[in-house]
Amino acid sequence: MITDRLTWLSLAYILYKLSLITTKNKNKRKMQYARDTKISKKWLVITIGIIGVVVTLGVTFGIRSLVPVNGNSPVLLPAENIFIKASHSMANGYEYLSQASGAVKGMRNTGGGGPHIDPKYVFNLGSLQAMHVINEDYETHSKHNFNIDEFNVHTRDLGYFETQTITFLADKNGTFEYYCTIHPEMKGTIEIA
Ligand SMILES: [Cu+2]
Repeated sequence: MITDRLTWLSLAYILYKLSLITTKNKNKRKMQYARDTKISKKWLVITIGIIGVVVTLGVTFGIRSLVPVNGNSPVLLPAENIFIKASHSMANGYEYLSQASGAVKGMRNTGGGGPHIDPKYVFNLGSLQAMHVINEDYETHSKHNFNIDEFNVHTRDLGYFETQTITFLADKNGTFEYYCTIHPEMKGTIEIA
């Protein structure tokens, strides 16, 4: 009788213990699930964050590159590309040169030939101009810059073979001077009509 009772008791005890273990496991599983969901939510938030940052950067820089230096809002016009070199020759001293080959964009009556010294440019009113300035002064390796005050065009001082592009909107009629602050003899005109 006593052994019977003991057997029952121990069986009950074992069952009780087992039930405890199962509950624990269930709770553990629940917690694990909660943790998993938390982790995947965290990754979702991080992923969305990264996408947001990338999109914002793209929009900011993409649009900013269309904003001319003399304006605040993007201009949805294709820019005309003008290449101008800063150079030096024994005959002329410091000079700007237009691109060498073919007809030169932004210049009238060019029709090919060699590069023009301190070229005169003629732009259409309301056009967007991307000035690509390059220092090709292999004779003196001096620094050069390029400026048009009326259109807020100012490059930094470019060392030998450095280049900078400045985009401005030709939104004023008239004749304006471009120049290099380091070499006053380097200057030319742009006409906007
Ligand atoms: Cu110069």
